[in-house]
Amino acid sequence: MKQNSKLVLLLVLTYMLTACSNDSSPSNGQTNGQTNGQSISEKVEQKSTELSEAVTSASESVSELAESAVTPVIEQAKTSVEEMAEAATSVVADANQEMAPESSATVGSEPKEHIIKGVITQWQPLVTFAQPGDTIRFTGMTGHDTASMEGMIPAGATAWHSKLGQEGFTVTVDKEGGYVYKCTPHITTGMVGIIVVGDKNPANLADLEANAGNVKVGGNMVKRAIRKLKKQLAL
Ligand SMILES: [Cu+2]
Repeated sequence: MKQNSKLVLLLVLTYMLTACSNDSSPSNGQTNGQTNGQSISEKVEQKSTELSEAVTSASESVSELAESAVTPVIEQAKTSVEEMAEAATSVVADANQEMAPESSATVGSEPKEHIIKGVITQWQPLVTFAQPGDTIRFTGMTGHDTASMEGMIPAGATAWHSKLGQEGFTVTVDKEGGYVYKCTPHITTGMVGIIVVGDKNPANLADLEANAGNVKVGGNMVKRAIRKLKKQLAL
């Protein structure tokens, strides 16, 4: 834009200089004062008219240039603002969709049921996150039992021990904190799981780690489960 107006100004100046030099050469050569005076004033008038015309057309082309330079920029800005608004709307819509079920789970008092499945000699999932009042239902129990481990549930929580192969055995978790449980026949092959109730960082995590050292059979598998929990919590 600035360069364009400079160019136009230069053109105007060049035009003016050319006009002046054309003007002076014939007047110097003339000797008749009257005719010379008349013709000079006529020429001056003519040149000034031409100059003002040139200035007018120059200013017109400056505004045309300005318009042509600015219009696409404005158009582009308009388009990107529209695109941004659209993108923002979809982000808000996504956020609403994502938040809706979670907020109802956290705020709403409806207890949820969580399924933990015995798969070969593992619990799936290895870590379950629940809220106080939720129920835990064990399925795929053929050849397995489920038992909370001594000293590895929150203080005041009720211990459990199902029968072997008790399909659909259900536990209601009321106390917040981490619960470590096992399958008695398969603890040594890693059939240990953890349920975290309430806050995702269980308050009794240090107790769980300390008591894992006292587990005689399958202690390494209990420590492994705690390591996996910590990994999920990015601790
Ligand atoms: Cu088992």
